[in-house]
Amino acid sequence: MTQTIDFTQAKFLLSSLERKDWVTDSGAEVAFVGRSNVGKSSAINAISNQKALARTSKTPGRTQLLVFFELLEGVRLVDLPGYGFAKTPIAIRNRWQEKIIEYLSKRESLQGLVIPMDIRRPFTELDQQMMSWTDELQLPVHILLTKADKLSRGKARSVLFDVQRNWLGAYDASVQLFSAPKRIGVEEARDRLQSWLLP
Ligand SMILES: Nc1nc2c(ncn2[C@@H]2O[C@H](COP(=O)(O)OP(=O)(O)O)[C@@H](O)[C@H]2O)c(=O)[nH]1
Ligand SMILES: [Mg+2]
Repeated sequence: MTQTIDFTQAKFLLSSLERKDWVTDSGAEVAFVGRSNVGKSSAINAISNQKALARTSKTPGRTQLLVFFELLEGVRLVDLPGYGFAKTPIAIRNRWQEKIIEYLSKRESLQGLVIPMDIRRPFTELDQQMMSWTDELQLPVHILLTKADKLSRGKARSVLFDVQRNWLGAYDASVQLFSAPKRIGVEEARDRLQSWLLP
């Protein structure tokens, strides 16, 4: 029988930009990647039910490292550097991009990607770019429409349906509503992670 993951047991392992420092590439891993400030770290904290596991910030563009968290031995979540923060110097931005691509294309334990998008502005150009990379790399994607608490329930559902109908196309992707402070969609996100990490 498959073990049920207790996400509240998530522990920080290490953070680094350089591949030589990354956690040994065995077992199973799911990475979170998205535009800066969309609520990626807040989502990891809500899913793990820990206030400050992944640091959150009101200042966008702060997380510049890959951060590895362990759920069980050999089962991990990874917080990737955020993309698309306009004030980041180009040289640094290119370096992040290089590392993200290196990670996505070479990481054998990677089972799928969670892409949080602000529900008020989903599928920015960079999100679309990320979606097309994941398609090339044949990585399944789960989209969290974050900050769902900022819209009425009706409006949030209509964005959800719009994304399902008009944006997923031929991608191997699923989508859900999410709110860290209201804890909307936490169980749904855990179920998706469980199905990828310990099917
Ligand atoms: N209202 C609301 N604010 C959120 C939510 N998720 C994150 N935030 C806020 O958005 C800002 C950026 O969040 P953070 O998790 O650091 O984003 P990251 O850069 O994608 O990791 C912070 O001020 C958070 O408190 C959410 O679901 N609802
Ligand atoms: Mg963050």
